[in-house]
Parts: sequence; C-alpha cells; structure tokens
Amino acid sequence: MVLEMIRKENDIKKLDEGQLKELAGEIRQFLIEKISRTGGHLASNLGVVELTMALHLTLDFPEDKLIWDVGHQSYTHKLLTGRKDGFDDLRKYGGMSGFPKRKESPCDAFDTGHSSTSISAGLGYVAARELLGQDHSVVSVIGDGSLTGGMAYEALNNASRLKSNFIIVLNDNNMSISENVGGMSKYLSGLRTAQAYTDLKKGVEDTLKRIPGRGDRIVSQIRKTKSGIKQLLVPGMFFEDMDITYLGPVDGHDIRKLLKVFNEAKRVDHAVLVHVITKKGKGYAPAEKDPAKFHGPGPFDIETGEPKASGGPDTYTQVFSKVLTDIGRRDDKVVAITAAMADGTGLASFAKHFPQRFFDVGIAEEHAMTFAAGLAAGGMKPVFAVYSSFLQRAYDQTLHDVCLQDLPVVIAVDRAGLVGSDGETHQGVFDLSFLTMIPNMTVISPKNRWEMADMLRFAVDFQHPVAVRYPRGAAYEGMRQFRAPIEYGKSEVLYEEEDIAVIFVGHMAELADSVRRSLKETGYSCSLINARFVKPLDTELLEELAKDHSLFVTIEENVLTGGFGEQVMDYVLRAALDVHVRNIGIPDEYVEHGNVEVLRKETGLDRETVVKQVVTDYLRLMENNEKGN
Ligand SMILES: Cc1ncc(C[n+]2csc(CCOP(=O)(O)OP(=O)(O)O)c2C)c(N)n1
Repeated sequence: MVLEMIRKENDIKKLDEGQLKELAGEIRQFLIEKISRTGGHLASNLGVVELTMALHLTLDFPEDKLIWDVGHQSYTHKLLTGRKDGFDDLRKYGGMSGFPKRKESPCDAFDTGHSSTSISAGLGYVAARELLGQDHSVVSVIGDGSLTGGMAYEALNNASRLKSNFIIVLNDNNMSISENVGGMSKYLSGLRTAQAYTDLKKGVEDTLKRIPGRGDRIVSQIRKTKSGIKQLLVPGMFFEDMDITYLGPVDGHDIRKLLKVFNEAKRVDHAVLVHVITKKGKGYAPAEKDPAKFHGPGPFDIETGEPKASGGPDTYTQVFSKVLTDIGRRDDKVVAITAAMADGTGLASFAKHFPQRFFDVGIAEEHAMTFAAGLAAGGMKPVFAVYSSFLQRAYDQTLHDVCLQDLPVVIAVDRAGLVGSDGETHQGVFDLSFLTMIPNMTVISPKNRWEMADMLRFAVDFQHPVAVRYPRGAAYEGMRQFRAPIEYGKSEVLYEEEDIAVIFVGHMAELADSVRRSLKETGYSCSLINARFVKPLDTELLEELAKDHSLFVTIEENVLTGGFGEQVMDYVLRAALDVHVRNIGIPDEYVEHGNVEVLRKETGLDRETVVKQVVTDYLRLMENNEKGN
C-alpha cells in the first residue's frame, strides 16, 4: 500500500510517478470504504484526489497556505497531512471534523464550512505575508458552485492588480450540490470546451501567419490592439480583464498537467486563476451517476450505493415540502426560492410542479433574501427556504430589505437547532437571537408535524415578515391531540397545573414533555406550554401563569444569549412578576460535530440534566421563601 507510506505532510514528494497513480486509486478506495461507514462528503472528495495530490507536490506544508472553500472536499488533504487514522471517527463527537480546522492541524490554514470565503481569506493571508516580509505561497481552491456566491466576486474585485503571487484554483465540476445555475456557470461551460490558453494562442498565431503575403502583418496588428491577441482568442477574459491571469482549462485528473500549470502559476507576480476541470464522484460509479445523492450521504452499501438507513417517519423538511407544494397548487402567487439547496430544503417537489414559480439563485443567500423582498413588493408571496446557519449570511437583507418595509416574506428556517456531524459551522443555534431583535419580524416554531403544516399555512397568509423555524430530522408525531388553530401571538397551553411552568420552543416539545413527566413522577405540579410564537412573546399568558406558578422553565435549542428564555426573563423583570426564571438552552460557545443526542447531553439539553436543574432551582426557591417568611 502506497498510502501506508504517507505518514505526514510532504511525504508524498518521495513517491515516483507510478506510485502516485497507485496512491490516487488507494485514496479513492479508502474514502469510499470509510465514508460508506461513517457518512460524510463523498462525491466532492472523489473529484479532487489528483488536484489535492498535485497541490501537495507543488507546495510545502505547513509553510505554504492552502485554503479550501466550504472545506467539504478536504479529505484527501487530511490524508496527505497524516490524519488517516482520524477517518474512523470522522464527524463523530471528539473525532476528526469533516471540515478544515486550524486546531486540528497546522496544515489547515483556515476554518471553513460556509461557501465563497476562500478568496477573501487567501487575500488576507497574502496581505499579511507582504506586510510581514514573508515569501510562502497562498492558494485558495474554490468550486464552480461556490463561485456563485457574492463574496467570491467581492474578493476577485479586490484581487485585481495585486502586486504579488496569489493562486486561485477554480475546481470546476459543473455541479453545485445539484446542477449549478446562472450566468457564470454558463460562462464556465464555454471555457471548459476551449483548449488550454497557451496551446490555443500559439495555434491561432501559426494559422494566421500562414495566410500568404499578409499573415505576419495581421498577427502584428492584432498584437498592437489594446490587449493584443488575447482579446480575440483567449478564454477567461472575464478574469483577464480584471488583471487576474487565467490559466487553463486543465484536466484535473492528470497529475502531470496539473503540476505543469501549478508551477507556471507560481511564477506569476500577481493574482492567477487556474481553471481545473474535474468530475464529481470520480471513480465510484453510483456517485458519478448521481453526484447530488452522494454529495453528503449517510452510511451506504458500497455494492448498491443505497443508504443503509432509510424509511422512518417524515422529516420536517418532507412535511414542509408536501405542504408547500399543496399551498402552491391553491395559490398561484406563492413562489419558492432556494440558495442552491433545492434537495436539502425539500423545494425540489415545488420546483417540479411549478417550475416558473421556483428560483434557484445559486449559493447566494444575501441575494435570495432581497430578491424575495422584491418579489413581495411586486405582489407575490415568496417563501425562502434556507438552513438556519446559512441564513446568517442574509442578515442585513432580512433587516434592511424585508423587515424595514414590512414585506410579507416567509423564511422557512430549516436545520434550526443542533444539526450534528457537520459541526460548528452548521449548527443552527443563533437564529432565534438574531431574528427576534428585528422590528416587524414574527418568529414561530412548530412542536410536531401537524403544527408544522398549520404554521406554514399561517405564515403564507400572514401579511408581514415571518420565520418558521424547524429542525433537521424526523418530525415529532407525539402530541397529536393538541391542535388548536394558530392565533397570532398566542402560545398553546398543553397541561395546566401550578408551581412549575415548562415553556418550550418548537421541537423541544419531546424533551419538555419528558421533563414534565419526570417532575410529576417525583411529585411536582407542572404545567406545559408550547410557546409557538417566539416573537411576539405571549406576555398575557406570562402574566396569567405568574399568578399560580413560582418557577418558569424555558427550553429552546438556541444560544441562551438573546434567545427565547432571556426574553421571558426580561419581561418577568420589567413587569416585576413574582416568579423565578430558569433558561435552558445552548451555552455561549460553538458546539462541535457529533451525534445530536450526544451534543444535547454535552450542552445540558437532556432530560436528566434539565430535571436536576429544575429540582435544584425549585428547592432553593422554597428555601428562600421559608427564610423570607
Ligand atoms: C453559505 C453556504 N450556503 C450553502 C452551503 C451548502 N453547500 C455546501 S457545498 C455546496 C455546493 C458547493 O459546490 P462547489 O463549490 O461547486 O463544490 P463541489 O461540491 O461541487 O465540489 C453547497 C451549496 C454552504 N456550505 N454555504
């Protein structure tokens, strides 16, 4: 096994050409086997095996800086930097992350997870290098999908006229998670079919020169025009016109060609973009055939490519998908928007039924939100389905373009709460805090699958900005007996007792219910309230509850800071209600990757920890009351 010879960074440089070929095959085999067991990003990683090897042959680690956009394709890089053993615990709690992490290795130059950041980060590294008088290489690798994100253009704009070397590798596989979209994608398709720039230029010059009598003159005249012969013949003028040298396109599975172009790129004294063509899923037939399915699969059977676990109850996303399609059938004003996540958000069904009312705008959450605002201002009813962590990208657009004008945009906030194995960059635990502080915003969250449907219908009919927040995974099928109509600003009282009131947000229903049952078994009297509206707060109910309860316990899967619980606490203080408040939620720290149940235990969002906390609070309260008497 050649792979056994790679124990640390730069070991790859000891291999001969034949061994490099073997290594590529072994890496693919290794990735397929490991990911089939742990789950993870497969297709993107299979596509960049030779590209990563060539970069490792060109660069010196950790001195040179390699920045992966999104970072989901960094598995070969991890293998080549001595992290082979980490793949047994890939994405598990305490195990190796599925993304680059500076704390994991000095060879990971920059933490990523969200797309389109690599060119900005690379430029920062270049500027630091110049200011500190250093001379290492800086390389950012960005996919064609990630090149649909606005930040990438802001950075390219900035990279123009750079006075020192900065290599941008465009890993073009013609795919985002699903098919890539938009004008840049089309432009790249054109380039893909062009021959490598240098070959082409020479070929055309030779042909022109052969024109009898006038050939040499034509060539020299063209050379005298503004940008010379390039203007007419060179692919990549979009980049060239910004003074970013374009090299390529080059076959991303041919190590020899890659080495040649990277060595050429290192000699450029400004920004250079190397256009590399790769195949997503390369080397594993099921992934080559359906790269979207193998973008981030769970464990699967290698022979058939079929997932190991399938079936089970509908996920919240599936409920959303069905209900929105149904709503779309009845109301032709309803339009749906995704930022490159048609499958993940469940909008693929809406897209199939109403292609003209569906918009995939690319990985462009900021644009998606303002686009939704425009649609709403223009008389449509837009629903923007987006993962909680990616919604962070569209904050100012939510505040400045949607809410300021009080436009009826529905934000379907999927993957809210802990998402698990994708880790810190993907946990959706901030949205309650950052959304509820915006004027005109309404925030609701369903307790089970039926309420999900009711809330979505409510949201589409609502004439103002509204966010419906729901988690990854199976929709809760308990509490079916509670289905009071959704009423603006009103919570839902499920069990009315006294002393302790447990008030939960959305999918914390199951935990809250089990906490209540445990408390009751120990002899406590406990009410259970489904908040439904995180904004506006049902202050009337809080006033009522304060009359015969001494302890409010709020439960939410969101950071405590600025979350639902703090707002309840704030109201209790301001209204001087005679009740103690305990907030249960995510502490003020980033939550790493791992199984969601494990993460809940780690963050104190499990039954045992909550019950213990509530009992301690209650006993202390009683003690204090006695002292007071
Ligand atoms: C801001 C943001 N939105 C959405 C995503 C989800 N996402 C992860 S990878 C990906 C597609 C990236 O495509 P590309 O850059 O071409 O890489 P490939 O997987 O094709 O190698 C998307 C949309 C993300 N990581 N960040």
